[in-house]
Amino acid sequence: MCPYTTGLLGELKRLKKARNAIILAHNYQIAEIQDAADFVGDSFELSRKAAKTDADVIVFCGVKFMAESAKILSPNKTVLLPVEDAGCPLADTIDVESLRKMKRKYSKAKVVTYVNSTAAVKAESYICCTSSNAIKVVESVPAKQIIFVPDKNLGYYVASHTDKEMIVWNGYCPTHDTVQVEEAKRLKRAYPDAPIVVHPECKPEVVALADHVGSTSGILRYAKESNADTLIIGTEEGLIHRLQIENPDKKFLPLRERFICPNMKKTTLEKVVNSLEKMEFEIKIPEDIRIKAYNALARMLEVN
Ligand code: CIZ
Repeated sequence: MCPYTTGLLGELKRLKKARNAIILAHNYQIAEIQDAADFVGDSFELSRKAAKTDADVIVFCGVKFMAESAKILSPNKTVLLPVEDAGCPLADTIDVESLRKMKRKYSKAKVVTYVNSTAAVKAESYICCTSSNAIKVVESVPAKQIIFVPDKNLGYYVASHTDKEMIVWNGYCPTHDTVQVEEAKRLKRAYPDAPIVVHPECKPEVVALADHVGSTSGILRYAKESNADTLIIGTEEGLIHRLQIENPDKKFLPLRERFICPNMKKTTLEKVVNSLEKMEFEIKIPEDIRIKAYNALARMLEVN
């Protein structure tokens, strides 16, 4: 490790203690951040873990909607996002007004919102879901018609596993949606014994070729239990760092070259230190919105 990184890690340790802070790193963060974090995981799992700690400050190394989820579950803690413009193009595909318009149009439908969404959109929803529990959540909803936002690929995936009438918002993750079916077929030909494991934010044609479909936590579980020595990973390549740590004898190949979310890669060790030093950028959610968003998340937990 270079002396500069060692210095930053020392500074981070000092500030964490001084502020009684914890560092959360999403599975898509760069290796250096994952290694420095107290917890690494998916966004909702991290937010739940942080809520159970007695930390006063949560530094969420991820994108904005994730830090918002942490704030929704921990209203009395200070939640910091180290990079102010670490956003999520998928979450930004829908705003409150567009969702209200849909609710007016399909007045009998109930809204199921993927956690990959802003707090304000969650607050307009009947229930939230993650990519691992989306089918179960949709099935649990007491309505025949479901408005599903914001990810169309996850929506189509759920639609293929339920009899509910799904009205799917046209949002998508530019990082996952770009994977082409030809890339998956080429890798399958090159590594016929390697299971293809994909995130449901990939296109339906890619999902159809997969041996397993799951969230980042689901992919981690599958990889651990699999007997295969090589696996093809269809999600942001930050996850491969953790897969490799947990499975040192297995080989992981990204489903496409440069499988990268640019927003996830904005966070650096310098920015995390700076964030704790200056106590920025603080996540604030109006209390009425936070409570409504919390209720939609709590309903999901009841289903789980
Ligand atoms: O919410 C998350 O953590 C996301 C975006 C993906 C996942 O599957 O973990």
